[in-house]
Amino acid sequence: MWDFTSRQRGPLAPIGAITAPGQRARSAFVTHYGPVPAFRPERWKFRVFGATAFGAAHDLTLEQLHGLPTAQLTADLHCVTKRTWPDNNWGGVLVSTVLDLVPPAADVTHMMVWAEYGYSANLRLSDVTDGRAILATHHHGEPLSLEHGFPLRLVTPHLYGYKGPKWVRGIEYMVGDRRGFWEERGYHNRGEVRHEQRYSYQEAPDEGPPL
Ligand SMILES: Nc1nc2c(c(=O)[nH]1)N[C@H]1C(S)=C(S)[C@@H](COP(=O)(O)O)O[C@H]1N2
Ligand SMILES: [Mo]
Repeated sequence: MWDFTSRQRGPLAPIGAITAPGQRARSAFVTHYGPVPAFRPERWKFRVFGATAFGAAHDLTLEQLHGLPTAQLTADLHCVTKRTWPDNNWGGVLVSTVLDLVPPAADVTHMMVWAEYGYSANLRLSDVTDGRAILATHHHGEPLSLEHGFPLRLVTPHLYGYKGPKWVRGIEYMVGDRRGFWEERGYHNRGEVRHEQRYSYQEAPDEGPPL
């Protein structure tokens, strides 16, 4: 499993210590823009679209998603506003599993993860492969609560929380990069925690499309 360098346990870093730069541990929090969307099972589907290898979009029902191989990932959740929610165990389906099931075209470099109400986050393909990103259905073994993203949310612990949409409804494969919701509004296009990539003014010219 990926080595989450923002989380270190050992003689010098007792359990509970937050070693991500600039972050402070807090108890569980809920934060998002806008209201919590209602879950409408009869209308819910997960769509993989954009530059797929076979040129067609692919829809999955929640049952089909639940039938995919599962994985778990334990990590801190770092909000870019400097609060950290420590030690979360997420269960669900790795993004790699979806990439295997619906392969992207050879020239795909990024994905946009889309959620209810048009919330979105753009991610490099290399930031969501090799077990670094999970489409979570469970938290500490229980189904997600509505406020934490039921029925599906993305978690990418090495990136700030805004890179992990709650209430995810689809993935768009992209040839080249485009900014998501917060990435268009002043937050860093990549958002890597250990480098404190918080704001778009910190971006190097090759780290994001022009604003
Ligand atoms: N759909 C949606 N997902 C979202 C957000 C949002 O505004 N809308 N905010 C993100 C941010 S900034 C953070 S820090 C985390 C917070 O997750 P939590 O509420 O489960 O603690 O959700 C992320 N996912
Ligand atoms: Mo956040």
